[in-house]
Amino acid sequence: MFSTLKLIVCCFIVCANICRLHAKDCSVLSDDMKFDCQPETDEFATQDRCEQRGCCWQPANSVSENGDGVPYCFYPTDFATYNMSTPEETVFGYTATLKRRTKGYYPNDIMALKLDVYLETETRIHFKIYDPANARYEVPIKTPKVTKKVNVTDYDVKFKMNPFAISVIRKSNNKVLFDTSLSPLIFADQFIQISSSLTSKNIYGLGEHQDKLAHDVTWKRFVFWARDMPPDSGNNLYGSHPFYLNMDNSGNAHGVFLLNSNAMEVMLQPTPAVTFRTIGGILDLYIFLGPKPDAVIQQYTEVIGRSYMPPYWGLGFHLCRWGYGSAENTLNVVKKMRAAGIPQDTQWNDIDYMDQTRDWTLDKTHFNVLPSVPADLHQHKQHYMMIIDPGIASTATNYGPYDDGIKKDVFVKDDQGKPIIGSVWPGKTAFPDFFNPATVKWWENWARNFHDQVEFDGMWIDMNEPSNFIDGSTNGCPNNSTYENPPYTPRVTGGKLWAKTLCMTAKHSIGLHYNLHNLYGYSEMVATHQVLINIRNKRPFIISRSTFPGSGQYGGHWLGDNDSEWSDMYYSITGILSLNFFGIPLVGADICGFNGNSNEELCQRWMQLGAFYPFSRNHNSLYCPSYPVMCKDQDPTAFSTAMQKSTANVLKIRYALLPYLYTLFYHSHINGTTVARPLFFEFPDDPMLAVVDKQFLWGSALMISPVITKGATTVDAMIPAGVWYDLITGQAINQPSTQSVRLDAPLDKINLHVRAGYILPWQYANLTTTETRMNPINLLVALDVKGQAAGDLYWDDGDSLDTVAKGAFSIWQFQAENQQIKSNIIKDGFPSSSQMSLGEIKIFGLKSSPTQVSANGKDVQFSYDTLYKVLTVTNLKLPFNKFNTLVWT
Ligand SMILES: *[C@@H]1O[C@H](CO)[C@@H](O)[C@H](O)[C@H]1NC(C)=O
Ligand SMILES: *[C@@H]1O[C@H](CO)[C@@H](O)[C@H](O)[C@H]1NC(C)=O
Ligand SMILES: *[C@@H]1O[C@H](CO)[C@@H](O)[C@H](O)[C@H]1NC(C)=O
Ligand SMILES: *[C@@H]1O[C@H](CO)[C@@H](O)[C@H](O)[C@H]1NC(C)=O
Ligand SMILES: *[C@@H]1O[C@H](CO)[C@@H](O)[C@H](O)[C@H]1NC(C)=O
Ligand SMILES: *[C@@H]1O[C@H](CO)[C@@H](O)[C@H](O)[C@H]1NC(C)=O
Ligand SMILES: CC(=O)N[C@H]1CO[C@H](CO)[C@@H](O)[C@@H]1O
Repeated sequence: MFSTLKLIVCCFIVCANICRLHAKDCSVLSDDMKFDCQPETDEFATQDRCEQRGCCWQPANSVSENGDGVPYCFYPTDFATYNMSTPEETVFGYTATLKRRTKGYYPNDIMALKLDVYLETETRIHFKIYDPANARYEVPIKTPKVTKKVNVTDYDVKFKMNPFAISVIRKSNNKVLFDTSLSPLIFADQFIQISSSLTSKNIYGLGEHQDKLAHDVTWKRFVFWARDMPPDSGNNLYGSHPFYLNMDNSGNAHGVFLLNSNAMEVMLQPTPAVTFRTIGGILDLYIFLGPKPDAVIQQYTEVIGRSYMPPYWGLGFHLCRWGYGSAENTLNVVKKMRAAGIPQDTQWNDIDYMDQTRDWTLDKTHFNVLPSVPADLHQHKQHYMMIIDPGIASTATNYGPYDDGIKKDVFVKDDQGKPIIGSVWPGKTAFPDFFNPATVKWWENWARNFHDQVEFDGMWIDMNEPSNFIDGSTNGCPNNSTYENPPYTPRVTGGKLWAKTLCMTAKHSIGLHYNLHNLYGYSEMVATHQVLINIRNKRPFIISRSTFPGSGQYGGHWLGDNDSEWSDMYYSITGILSLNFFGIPLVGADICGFNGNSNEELCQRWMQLGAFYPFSRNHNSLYCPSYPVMCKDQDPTAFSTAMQKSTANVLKIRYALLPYLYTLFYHSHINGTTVARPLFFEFPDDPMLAVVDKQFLWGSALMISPVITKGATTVDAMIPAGVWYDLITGQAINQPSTQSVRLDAPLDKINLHVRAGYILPWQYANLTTTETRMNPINLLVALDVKGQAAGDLYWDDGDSLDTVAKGAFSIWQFQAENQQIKSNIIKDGFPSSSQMSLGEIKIFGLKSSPTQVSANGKDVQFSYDTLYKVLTVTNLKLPFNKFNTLVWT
């Protein structure tokens, strides 16, 4: 009896397997459920090739803008993939073996894989799928090593065994956050793919790309491959951040991070679903449970590393252009800025200061007196920075950095073991291998040598994708390598992996460029961060073009070479918010636009927006539209007095609010919260705000609603439910529910609103942060309907190393309720805290004039604005540490 049954079952299995070869199950329910089995270009995709893969072919006719649409070729529901062994419980979670029996369509399938599931924290689950027999490349960045699982989790994990699938469920509402059962897992040596469902179409992140903040899920392809490319939608750009945030329709957010640095694609489709497709490494996936969007970012940065504390001066205004032409002209712009009374902390130079664009040199004709520029700036409590590129001129005679580099063996090698030579600004160049400790020493030596002449305060590291003006090298790339020409190439700009960069077979001390390409900029940031510390013994300031998860620990980023166009001004907002998701809060775009001539209106509006970039720099290109026509100046002094005045005002507002911004950087450093954030971060359950990306917030409390359209003198701002006060006048907008409000925005005004319930520390502004920091601290108190508000202030000397670790800082917490404001010092480590004073307190939303106001029990003078209901108490002149209460009756 039993054996007959066994025999029947056995026959059935054999038959099913044979039959599968002939009839596959192509009966997917809808187009949305089709997962692309032929992601290659259209020229490649044919019915024959599709069916050879064991996939289904059904022509469809919807094609989206980027050329992807409903796939013609898709996986049958019974496509052969991995089966799973019974998962075993371990001290860290679960482990299991995944096995497939037949080879797939990409070469070198790994037939037996291991799955390890780590229950790392209450809100973080991590799983790895890898080859247990042969170690594969894994990304060399530090992540938490968890060896014991937590007992309590916000998630359940479930497995399907035949075929294998894993799903992660949020316990509180039973929502499936991640589910890989929709499409088969593929794991070949150079083609790895896993898909998952999404909880909704609200998906954010996936950088670095130029797009709206909330991505469209109608068949979108995002390519992750560092590339020197002016931002344009559809292109892979300077950095790679394979992280997304997905928010369900009731406002619960989760995040997913694939820790993988190989060339990659992420596909979005309307299912809604996501597919990660990479051509190397392993599947190393993290899922963060949130549920608040900002908590997702905190959980993510706990894995990749928290952002660093920038020096305070780095939050001031920066000015740069390519093509000042001389040291004198560079300094003249600074002098004009001072004369016009426009705040500026840092002056920069682009590559024109160098001798024949060679690193660590000066153009002796035009920049001979460059050393006097930082000297003058320092005298005026300002700072100096210049650009440095990784490409080291390799054919110059008596060029120390190259000769010494050869001696110390610091350069990336070609497949034959000789320094790989590309072409960048100085002509032929070699490329430092920043993964090699000898390179870091060499880098420090030349940086120090230059710093002895030109006392720079920070470094702008550009071209570090790495960018190469020729493809691969001066010798091309080996044509017989599966790294140069992998079985599948993600749809990178330029069509091949080595387009405008190094060969994939190039060798770093720790591995192949094929694996490490996306980490080149990251490795330069790590090296440069240490070098700046060693040279200056102060907080480093680095702005890098190429970034990777974790870069925020070492510096900041600017959004690259975009145009002086209104549309690019809009995209700068989404770029800045996305980089905050990626743990790089120190971010800005080139104010007034880089390529092309700016104009007064655009530049005035862009200065208003840029005053609220966490990193605020106006930067301009050399030739517009082309050689030899120089781009018109676009620093504020190049425009009318009215424009200059408006710019000075908005920068003074920035400078005034820096104590608040700096405190946000501290929160980011400690807890990983975002500095600039979209409205939906604060109001996740308000569906009206899920896609708002033309406004943003600093922290929880300050809303910025810029004009980003030509000719506009009003702005239609989406104002979340609640009370919001105009930052300058205190006029309240009381919103019973979220709606769009048309706000006046004459040319010299940007709309700034303070959210009821918050207290912001600020100072009157001077023309540098150093001077501004000497002024008393003031408090802006925005009462909510219950008459309450809260806030805090982090303060330290703003420039020395490790103030947080050493405890050399102070923190005050402020609280308003029951007609009084209290200040508590909860940490008093800043050595000069006793020299700080309280200047004035302004209270927004006080229904009627008080008759008496006292500070620390003593009556004080006050004024009350009956129109906007603002109480102002000036001239308090109290030591900040001694202030405890302000009471009004
Ligand atoms: C996976 O399991 C299913 C169901 O038990 C079976 O039909 C199939 O042959 C197995 N495949 C492999 C590759 O072991
Ligand atoms: C988890 O549970 C185990 C066994 O009940 C216990 O020994 C351990 O201390 C718990 N760990 C934590 C972090 O609570
Ligand atoms: C590969 O390169 C070598 C040397 O440059 C050349 O001789 C050979 O023809 C090339 N092979 C192919 C397939 O292009
Ligand atoms: C490719 O060709 C080069 C030069 O002939 C040779 O040194 C190398 O070993 C070859 N590589 C492969 C993978 O065949
Ligand atoms: C960090 O988060 C914890 C827990 O929410 C909170 O108590 C603490 O105040 C936060 N600290 C900072 C500096 O943001
Ligand atoms: C800085 O600004 C304050 C407040 O406006 C002013 O009193 C002070 O004189 C200014 N300091 C300098 C050095 O200009
Ligand atoms: C120089 C350049 O390519 N700029 C791009 C910047 O982004 C816009 C979209 O906003 C593109 O259209 C431009 O081509």
